[in-house]
Amino acid sequence: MTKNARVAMIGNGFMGAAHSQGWRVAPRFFDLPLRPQMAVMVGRNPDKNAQLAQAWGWEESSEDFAATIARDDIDIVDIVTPGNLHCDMAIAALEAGKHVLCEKPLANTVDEARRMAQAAHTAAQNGIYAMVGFTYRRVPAATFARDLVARGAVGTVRQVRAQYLQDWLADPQAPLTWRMDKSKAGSGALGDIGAHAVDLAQYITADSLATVSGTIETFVKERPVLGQGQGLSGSAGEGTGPVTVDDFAAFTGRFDSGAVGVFEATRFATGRKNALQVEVAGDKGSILFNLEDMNAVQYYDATAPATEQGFRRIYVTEADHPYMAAWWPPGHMLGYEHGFSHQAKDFIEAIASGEQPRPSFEDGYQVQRVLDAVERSSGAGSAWTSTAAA
Ligand code: SOE
Repeated sequence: MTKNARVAMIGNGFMGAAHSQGWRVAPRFFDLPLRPQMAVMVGRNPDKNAQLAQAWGWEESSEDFAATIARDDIDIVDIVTPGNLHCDMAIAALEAGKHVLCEKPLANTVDEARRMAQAAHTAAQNGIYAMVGFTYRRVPAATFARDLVARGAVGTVRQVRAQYLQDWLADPQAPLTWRMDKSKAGSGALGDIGAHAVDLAQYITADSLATVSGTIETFVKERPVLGQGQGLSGSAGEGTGPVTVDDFAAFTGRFDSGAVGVFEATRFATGRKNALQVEVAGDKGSILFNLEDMNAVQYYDATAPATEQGFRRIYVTEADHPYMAAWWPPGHMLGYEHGFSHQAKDFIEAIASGEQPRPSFEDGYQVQRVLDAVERSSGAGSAWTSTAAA
């Protein structure tokens, strides 16, 4: 009989809904070596918690993180809280012998990420694993883009263009939330969505950013404060409060291989709702992953006869494409939420086989160093700044 892997999820915002969906659906479509069970959802507000736990299919809810991770019947702790809680919670859960899935960005500072990577390294010696939730790696077309690059379809990579564009803060009257509070979110567009662009570009190219030259900007420095419980905790619900993170970040980067990359992350790209793109150009071709067309990759083969060259749109819905055998017949599309099922599947399989899942906390720590280097570079007049560990 398949053994169970009982999950406790900490947090119940937008990501809590997405992860709940992932845990619920994964064992129904994938034949998993361990069956995830949605045991406990932990949150601060008992009423909201109980109501959401029931709606999303968790057996019970709790307000007590420490008591939850002390339970013998919990195997996996899934952290979907704001970034300021990641470090302490992840380390405590690992030390309690629980496998940990932690949302991105891994932490709010390089030092926290380093300590988390260290704790994960220690836990892995005992077969306890940690993974970061860079879920876009698990969109089949993004995974397939990585496969194509790995098998030489674009040749030697020279250039990477990566953008993550949103516009939900373009309106200066959009209210202050924890995402605009440095003490909770760590950074703004840079960490929230730039982190995805960095991880995905590094994943697709199997390369790492070594140095960066960046600029960050906060366009709207004060925003309306909502009532308690809606905006920043403890806010009076009147007047305005300061935005303490970036709205926009852009940087040029050099990879270990010598390739160069141009990156942009913004919440002010009016008209762009959730536009993540990574394009990789090599000496034999180019490949484009575009989240707004997430069931396809665009591929240009520069070795084809000149008369036949041009970008081809490859629909990534065949059973032989990554993850697709579990889903629908060819041509039947997947959406945003499927990445979370693939994340649950991959994590469960790694735990069962005793292999370090990726992206590991070490990978998350490396992304954190890139983000930190961009901020430091911006503060130093865009000076080229190393991403190496201090
Ligand atoms: C921010 O708006 C956000 O929700 C990110 O936090 C998620 O990681 C991304 O998937 C969508 O946008």
